[in-house]
Amino acid sequence: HCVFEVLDNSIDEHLAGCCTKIDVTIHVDGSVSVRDNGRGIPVDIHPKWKMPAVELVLTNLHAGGKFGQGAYKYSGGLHGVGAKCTNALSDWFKVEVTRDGKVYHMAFERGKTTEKLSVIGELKNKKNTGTLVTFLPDPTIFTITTEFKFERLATRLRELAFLNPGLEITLVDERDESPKKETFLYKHGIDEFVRQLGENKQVIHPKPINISRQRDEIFVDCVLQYNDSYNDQILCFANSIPNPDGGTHLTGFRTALTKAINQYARSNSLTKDKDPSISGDDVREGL
Ligand code: 0RA
Repeated sequence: HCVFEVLDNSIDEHLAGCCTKIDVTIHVDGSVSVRDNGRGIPVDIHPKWKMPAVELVLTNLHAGGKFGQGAYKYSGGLHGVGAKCTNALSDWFKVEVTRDGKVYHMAFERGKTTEKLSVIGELKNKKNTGTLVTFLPDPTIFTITTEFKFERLATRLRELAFLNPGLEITLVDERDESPKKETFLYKHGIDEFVRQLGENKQVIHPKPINISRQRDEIFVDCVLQYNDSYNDQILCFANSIPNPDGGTHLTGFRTALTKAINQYARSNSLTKDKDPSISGDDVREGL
């Protein structure tokens, strides 16, 4: 979860249209790093707190996560406080920010600043920007284990790649003698996810149905496909977080699907007025 919280900030950069690639690496010493090619956490001194923004972002809970930011889509929903939590729960935590043609560095231990912001490099290509966070979980907090599981991270990264079309996410495990590497990139997002779920089934229609709408600040993407099985398999997410117990989005979808199919059947005389309605169970069979 410590990795996921750091990752969420990088996903937010992607949602803001400013990040195309995220690299997650498990190192031999048991630490993990998350690198993105986003704008880089700002380093300017905050007028009120008299501290670099990056230090506030990673230490001060009350300074808010994303000051000065307008229409953020917020993956996850912790509004940027997640990385501070990971920092507080880490034996050590380092950040490297690339922006304005410079590479900046800061370090922390158990959430406390140990190395103030400094410039550790100058870039020839001033257009390069990004953030690299590396941390080692604190074994006095995570007393059962601090060992990262490749598959657990891979599952979430694959899911995030499906949910964020065009975003390239790689996972490297340097702990093995021959490093393991997986790349997740889905140009068509959840459409590809649904196609994959249907791969070893008899699908009723080869092309999944894609529905995308926005109302006010709410964006909805829905992809559906039927196969010849009797079961339904409906996966819900909100702000990139899975909702295995459903919610109002699922309830609303089910109601709408049943209503739409019944209306279509009636108005095309596929059912007669005296026929009973097609049930929710019926319309979800094989979905
Ligand atoms: C606050 C403001 C801006 C970017 C970020 C935070 C940011 C945070 C993280 C954490 C990991 N990667 C990140 N990338 C960006 C906007 C900066 C601007 O307007 O230039």
